[in-house]
Amino acid sequence: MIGEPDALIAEGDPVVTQLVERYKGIVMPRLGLEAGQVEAIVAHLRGIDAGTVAPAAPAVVYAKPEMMPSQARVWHVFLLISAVIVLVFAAVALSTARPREVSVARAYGLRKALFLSAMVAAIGVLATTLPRTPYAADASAAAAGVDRIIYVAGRQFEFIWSDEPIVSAEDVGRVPRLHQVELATGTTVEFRVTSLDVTHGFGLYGPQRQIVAQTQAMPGYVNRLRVRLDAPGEYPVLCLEYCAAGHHRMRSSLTVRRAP
Ligand SMILES: [Cu+2]
Repeated sequence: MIGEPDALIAEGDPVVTQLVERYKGIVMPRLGLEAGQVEAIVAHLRGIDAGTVAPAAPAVVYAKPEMMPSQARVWHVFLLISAVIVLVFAAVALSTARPREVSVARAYGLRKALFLSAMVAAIGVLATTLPRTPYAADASAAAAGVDRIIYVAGRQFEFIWSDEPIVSAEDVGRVPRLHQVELATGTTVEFRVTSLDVTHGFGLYGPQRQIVAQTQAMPGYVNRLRVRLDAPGEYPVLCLEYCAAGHHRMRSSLTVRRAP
């Protein structure tokens, strides 16, 4: 059950079948453990039963991290805009307390003017920003204007890193995997993120554990995420999309070292 739960379920083992029914079809995922690891777990469980091994220590509880200055700024702007909207609604609601004459023609005229100016603003914003969308046909780092490109593929339940594109499950065995990602401070890196099965989330956290950047890892798409990493330290990477029973195991990290 620890090593190959799917095989045991497929066999129709009576105890496992009962468990699957009891937990409404939520099954234990195959964790990809090797024989030695399975034996170590069994030995550990036997040790707990025999009282020779202490049960696992309780999970580490972290203090709530401080908001980053940029996150705090966004939060304050959001609060300010919300307050303005509430004030406008309150003013409009209070203005209806006393009945008064409304010129329908003038109201429609104002609506038309507002609609046209919104259209002009939207077209202007699109025309100035769309040509700058950073999707160069040339896939190199130089063409993308970044120092490094790292390909990331999510799958149940791991992140696979490589310097070469990973598009399909076959690529996983073919391309050299990066088992440790180390970058120098000040590096601008472009993560090209995809998924080999279901949708996952690529969430990059800073050394103080605030979220730094995130994008979805979607099957059939490559999402580009550009980040400049200035602070040295360990950057945890967690899956930000509940992707099945082993979701909590789906974590990785990269290290940023001070540039010499
Ligand atoms: Cu997940």
